[in-house]
Amino acid sequence: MRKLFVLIVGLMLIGGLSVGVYSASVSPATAPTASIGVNTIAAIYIDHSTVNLGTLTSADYDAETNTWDSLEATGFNVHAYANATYTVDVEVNSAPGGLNGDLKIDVSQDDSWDNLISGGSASGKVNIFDSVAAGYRTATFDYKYVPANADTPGDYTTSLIYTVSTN
Ligand SMILES: [Ca+2]
Repeated sequence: MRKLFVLIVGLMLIGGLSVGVYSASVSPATAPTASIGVNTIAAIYIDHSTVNLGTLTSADYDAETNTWDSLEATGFNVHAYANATYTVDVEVNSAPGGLNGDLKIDVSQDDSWDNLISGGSASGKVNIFDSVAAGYRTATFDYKYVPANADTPGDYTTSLIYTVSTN
């Protein structure tokens, strides 16, 4: 009789444990949360630190028509990324005194040019592109300087400021 009694108690314990595990798995009292933050991220890389447009010489001037050849440099890149739609612009920091021509950029290499400097004065921002979506994008473009008769002999530099801004 004693052995039988012990066996019955053991069966009851196993049954109790089984019910406890089942009820813990189907009714969670608290759902854990995983927290991840993502800042707005925008980055830009310009593949050229210097654009050498060259030097004007008498060979660039045509006295018969009073016209100039342009100084041109082609095939420069900007790489940009943002995790929102974004815009890339460029402008000159300031126009150097002594130049009276036009510094131009062809942002799509289609021979349509936008002025960075016009008549010797800074022209403001030129749009490189507006992204239609978040992501990585590269633009390739050309620069040229269209001389003016009033250009003063000398060496000139100007800084180009590229900006990436999320919309
Ligand atoms: Ca163009």
